[in-house]
Amino acid sequence: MVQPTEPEFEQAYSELLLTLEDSTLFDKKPHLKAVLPVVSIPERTIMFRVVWQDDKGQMQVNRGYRVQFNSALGPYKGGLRFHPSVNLSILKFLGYEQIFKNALTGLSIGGGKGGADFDPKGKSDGEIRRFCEAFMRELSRHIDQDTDVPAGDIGVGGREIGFLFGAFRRYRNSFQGVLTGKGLTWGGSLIRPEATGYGLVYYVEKMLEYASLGTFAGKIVAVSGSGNVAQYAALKAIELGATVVSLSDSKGAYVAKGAAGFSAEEISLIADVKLNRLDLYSLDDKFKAKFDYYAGARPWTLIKKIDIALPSATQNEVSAADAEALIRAGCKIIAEGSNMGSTMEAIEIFEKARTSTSDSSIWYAPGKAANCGGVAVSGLEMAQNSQRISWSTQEVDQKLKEIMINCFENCLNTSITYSSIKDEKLPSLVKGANIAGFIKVAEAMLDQGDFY
Ligand code: NDP
Ligand code: 8G0
Repeated sequence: MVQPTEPEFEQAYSELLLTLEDSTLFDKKPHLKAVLPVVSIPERTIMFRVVWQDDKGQMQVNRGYRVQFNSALGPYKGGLRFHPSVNLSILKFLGYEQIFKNALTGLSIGGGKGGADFDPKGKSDGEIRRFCEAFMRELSRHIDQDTDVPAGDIGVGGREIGFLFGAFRRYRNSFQGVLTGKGLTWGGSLIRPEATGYGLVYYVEKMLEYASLGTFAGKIVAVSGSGNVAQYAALKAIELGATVVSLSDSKGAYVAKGAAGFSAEEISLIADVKLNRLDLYSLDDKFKAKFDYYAGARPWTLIKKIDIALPSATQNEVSAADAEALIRAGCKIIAEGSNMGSTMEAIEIFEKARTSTSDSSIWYAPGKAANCGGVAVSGLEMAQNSQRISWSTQEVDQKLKEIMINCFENCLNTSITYSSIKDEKLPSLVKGANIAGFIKVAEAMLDQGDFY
């Protein structure tokens, strides 16, 4: 299943396996054990050359990928990542997580992921458009609305989806809902840009309620990242009365000096800077009176008092040392906006502290549960496209809320059902998410004869 050169995929695979084995799942449903080696190999992986012209007229070449991991629940669905670190291991881990996450949304969507080792930073709009065009030249042969529906992810936002969609339409002579995250006038859904961040906050609201910790009002929230997920998670937390004391990017972190956190206006400045592919630090003139900047740092060890942590940048952005620092800072809830935001060692620390009866207890929600709002609203965008209708902001937001509540309850109840420990105060959401997602996909594969 796992190739020796795939550390990130191995991490995602081991995490799933360990939680399934450390439960009563295979005692209660022994027939599902044989599914694991099958579900862990992608149905299909497409790897291709992307040749494009830069502004100087020089030819450039990158590696493009699409991992079509599992289609037992619906068309492959998952984002495209443009980042220099992209390789098959990273896309396999993301695609693998996507299968089970998509199952947790309750919608009819399979799992996939793709991207390229292309770095959008420092590129002009023209270069990005030519890259997207060249990327879609090959990808357009392998996707359509009933087969595989990509979207954005790190480095791929609304502008890139526009270029990719236009390229698909021209190559295939077909206007269809083949990508999500589209512009509102050409098939996009309201609330899709907000969905992952908002959904994350809706999920945490349920955690707070279950743990009798009140609401977001008055809470100190540490967020990492400053892209799509981080911006909207921060905005929703602020709207609900929380103080957001940190945001960061790949170059460093801003942390509030005093009691005042980020305002919606400051987040809108950040959105402009990020749209122009600039560093957060370019705002230092405006920020330095209120925030300290820590070059090369992540927020977790820099803040003395935290109630809720929302990692929303990238994989493995919370280490064991960060996990310990969060617990020391009094953090009660950590929920991932990013995919695989925590290392295995960090998860182990959180899971141990979950059952602590002292003040140092913390409740951890993995990305595949807490950030499923993004792909869920993508699923709603697909549903609107196939009916050729558009739902209102309120309708989509309400459906998103319901999906996040159902996802939380599914994780919680599944954890209670399959845990080998009875009457836990805070049931393991990582176990619940993995088991609930796995059962749904595995049973669909068995029903459909994916085995014989
Ligand atoms: P964006 O590209 O909009 O933002 C990414 C943010 O993370 C930026 O602040 C970026 O900094 C930072 N970042 C990226 N790579 C690194 C790195 N290696 N080290 C430190 N910081 C880094 O992406 P999104 O907000 O869409 O995605 C953030 C996370 O959320 C990812 O893990 C993604 O897979 C996940 N996710 C996204 C969903 C969505 O709907 N967009 C849905 C579910 C999960 P810089 O600007 O300096 O590069
Ligand atoms: O909409 C999507 O398919 C999508 C885009 C980016 C990330 C994710 C995710 O769930 O990680 C989904």
